[in-house]
Amino acid sequence: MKLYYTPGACSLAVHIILNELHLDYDLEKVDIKTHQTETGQDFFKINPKGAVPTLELSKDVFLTEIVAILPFLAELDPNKQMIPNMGLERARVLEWLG
Ligand SMILES: N[C@@H](CCC(=O)N[C@@H](CS)C(=O)NCC(=O)O)C(=O)O
Repeated sequence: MKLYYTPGACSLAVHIILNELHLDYDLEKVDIKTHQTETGQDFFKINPKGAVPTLELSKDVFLTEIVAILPFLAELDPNKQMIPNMGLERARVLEWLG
């Protein structure tokens, strides 16, 4: 998987969780002013919203929005119990993610 990120931006939250879960990932830096990636790709072709974080799960499969990405990653390792499974506790986590 590959994280499209910008230093100092909210993509840091995803970067932290990738590390916390000891997942293998690649990084590609995005200039969110020019919407070009460090390898010269037009970032709008990757994420039409033009925003980081964008997580490439596999070829041409992208996930966006922190509130979607973080629970998705957390559930890859349910033993870590990063996010409660249900109920108000889960809702509270999603609330502060939002
Ligand atoms: N709702 C999005 C917000 C993402 C967002 O606003 N990212 C900013 C950086 S913190 C960005 O990429 N801005 C550039 C742009 O929207 O053109 C999320 O939760 O992932």
